[in-house]
Amino acid sequence: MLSRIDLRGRVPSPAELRAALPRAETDVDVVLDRVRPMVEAVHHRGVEAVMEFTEQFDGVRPATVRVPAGELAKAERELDPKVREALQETIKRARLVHADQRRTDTTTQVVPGGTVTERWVPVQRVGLYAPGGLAVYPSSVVMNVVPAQTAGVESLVVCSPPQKDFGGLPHPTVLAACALLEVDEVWAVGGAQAVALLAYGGTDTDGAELAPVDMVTGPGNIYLTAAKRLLRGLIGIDSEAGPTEIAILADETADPVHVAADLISQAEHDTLAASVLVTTSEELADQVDVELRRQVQATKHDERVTTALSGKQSGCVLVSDVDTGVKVVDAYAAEHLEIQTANAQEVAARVRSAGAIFIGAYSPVSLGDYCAGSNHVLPTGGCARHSSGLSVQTFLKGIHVVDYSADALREVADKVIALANAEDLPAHGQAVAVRFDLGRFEKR
Ligand code: HSO
Ligand code: ZN
Repeated sequence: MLSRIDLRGRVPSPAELRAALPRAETDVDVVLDRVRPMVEAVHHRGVEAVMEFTEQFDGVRPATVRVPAGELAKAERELDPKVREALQETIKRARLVHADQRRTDTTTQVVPGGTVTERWVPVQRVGLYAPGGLAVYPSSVVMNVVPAQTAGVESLVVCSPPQKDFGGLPHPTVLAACALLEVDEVWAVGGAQAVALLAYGGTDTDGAELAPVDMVTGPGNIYLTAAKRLLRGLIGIDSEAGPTEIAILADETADPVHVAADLISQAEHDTLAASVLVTTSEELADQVDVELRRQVQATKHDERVTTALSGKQSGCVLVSDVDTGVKVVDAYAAEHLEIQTANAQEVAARVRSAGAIFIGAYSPVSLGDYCAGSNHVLPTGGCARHSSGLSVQTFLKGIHVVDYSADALREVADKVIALANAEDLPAHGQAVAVRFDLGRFEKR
């Protein structure tokens, strides 16, 4: 079922590995030309343009972009009690973990009378996106909102695409999740037009102001990602999200039933989702294939899963030993990495690149998707080599606050002047000299 890449007996370089490993090709560049005029239309014509795109792409025209408060309360009232309880547990666990991520300001005394403080300040207003598409994502509302709230973001708006079947409102479970999190500003808008409206703001159909945000986070389709790329700078963004990925590093101790179930779980998201098994055991690889066939035919979204598993972004990599396996998963830098080997904790500690790591037989990715307490908005497409998932840190800015006394500045004045002159920026030096009468404003 999974195509095989046999690396046994070889230890390819990271560059060779990157080229050899399966990966989805989602080329955001290709849609940039289509998205650019959309972004411009929203910039110039605001909500009028948003409504046109919404009608075109979502097949529905909401009365207002902003979801009326009554609809949030109603969705919460009508929420299935079991789902309410589960969402509350998710929120509780996520809050527990994210509360521990809060940064404290640090002040360093560089010299007597000279300090630098790093002050952590939350982004003022953020837009958080919960996608629609093939599934419904109230859990993503939690994963965006909890770190933002924990960071102390003052003003936040959740966007989610309007649904034809729900009278142009976002999905009721998404609205209920917002209500449970005490988010009172929700906009019914999706895709590229959502990012553009968040970035530029606008006036709603009823005359109410939709205030622009400073930052947009959350996963979405390729059009939304393209809009994020185009608007980055005007707004801050989290890392660009591509199709979801799971890599499993397993040896002969892994249970093929678990491994297959976990590979299928993420393949369920999207036909472009990537499920990659890296194993030292050919026998396990064979057993996983058998299990995949058995479990796929019993799963609800079997067609989507089959397409994802047989796509060129998925596969099974055979390696000679766990050490090489670690090199392979590091080069792949998966969004989600499961370690199902002997001494899994010790192996996991050696991994340098992954969005999130799941250790052992009882920490499947779907636990992390919902109820581990960890965040599920994670870097994809190899971005875990340089980026992290959403956290409290995402929503904080570190401001360096410099506070030097006259004596402390005087003590280092000649060094500042020397460096300024070395860079041929003498006015920099003068700005110090003038305070101590160390030189005059004269052309040299
Ligand atoms: N696995 C997805 C998150 C998700 N799964 C939401 C289920 N719902 C990307 O990390
Ligand atoms: Zn998932």
